[in-house]
Amino acid sequence: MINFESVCELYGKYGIDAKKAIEKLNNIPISIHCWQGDDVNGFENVNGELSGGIQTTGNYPGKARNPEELMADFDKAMSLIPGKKRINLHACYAIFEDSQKADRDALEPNHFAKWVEFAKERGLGIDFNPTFFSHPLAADSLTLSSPDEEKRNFWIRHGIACRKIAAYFAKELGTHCTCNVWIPDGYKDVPADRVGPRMRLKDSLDKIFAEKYEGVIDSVESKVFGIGLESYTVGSNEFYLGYAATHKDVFFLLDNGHFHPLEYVSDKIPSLLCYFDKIPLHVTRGVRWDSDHVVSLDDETKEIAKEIVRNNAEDKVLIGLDFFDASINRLAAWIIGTRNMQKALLYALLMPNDRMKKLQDNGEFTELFMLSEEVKTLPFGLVWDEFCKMNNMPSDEKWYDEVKKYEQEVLSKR
Ligand code: RNT
Ligand code: ZN
Repeated sequence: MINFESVCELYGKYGIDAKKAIEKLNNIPISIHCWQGDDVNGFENVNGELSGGIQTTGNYPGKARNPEELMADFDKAMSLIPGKKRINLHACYAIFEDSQKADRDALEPNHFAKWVEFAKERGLGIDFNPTFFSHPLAADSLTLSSPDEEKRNFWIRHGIACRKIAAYFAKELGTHCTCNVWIPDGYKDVPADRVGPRMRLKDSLDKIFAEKYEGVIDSVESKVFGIGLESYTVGSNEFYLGYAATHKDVFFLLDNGHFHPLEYVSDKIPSLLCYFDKIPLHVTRGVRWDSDHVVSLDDETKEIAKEIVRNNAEDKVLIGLDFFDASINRLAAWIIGTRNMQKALLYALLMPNDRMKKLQDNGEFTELFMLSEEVKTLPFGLVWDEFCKMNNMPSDEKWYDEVKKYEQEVLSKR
């Protein structure tokens, strides 16, 4: 059995402090999305249709059907994820007492009081998202860019209501709340007017962001296309990057499923770091398209983590997850995806980053290549084990036994 001290010695030879690495990792929050637990269903209309050009595929049994189940599942999953966690909610996860049902444009902080209670008890921060889909007024996938002024105003009111709720989360929990606007708006076929919808979106955003709310980090999320909306996306990359660049307190959220396959978010992070002091992320795994597979410990996830860690941008890059796989156990999806993001960060923290930068600047590319390949076979897994041990969590596949037990005892009975 190799002990952690000898692992530290091995890393020490490369000038890497493995103990420091796990301490750092322990303080990097990952915002875990509630919507993996119920296939982006929400509580308004259980088993309703997911709209907006996004899709979960699969029908693994046992998805959460109400707040109690979702919270219990989330708790179980969190008990098997080490490190610092936050929870990311969508507006369609409002919890109503029977008498106070409200439409999206009339949502209020008290509709999220149960979530605040939940977060307080567990020491979690909350991040938030208005829900501009799965609603009758979004049936045509036109919300903030709709030519129908009444509809557009409804969605503007929703955006404003959500920012107020985000401010409530920030105040109650004493930590920021990222409030991210993603809309599905687009057209299936080649549009006759590409500017009009964008000018309307711009106007809607100006109205939504008109007031400043304490503790809220506002962001806008672009994408390439949605299902049934293949020809045109109103909220394109250029549109939102331009918007964020010209609006002081609005940031640009990068979802790594939302770009062409040869564009890399790992290269976009260091570009945006030159201009923005916050970069919210949605880390996902697109397979051939924006498929939202569970995050894997793959090259791009590691590369994203490197850009966060070696630029000391842990406070600037706000890491959130965004995947929804309904074909496998949903708790396992949460656990695997989140632990993979943490593994990627740890991997990046265990690289001789300063030495590598110097080699690049000195033009010593042979040594740089040699070193980057050598460190790949250092016993990274043993440092991960230590990190899990420090958090009293199983480091190996033993966590899966717990999930299987929960599946037998709880999920299979739903
Ligand atoms: C959709 C966006 C968006 C959603 C969530 C549910 O393509 O990625 O972030 O996945 O808001
Ligand atoms: Zn996203």
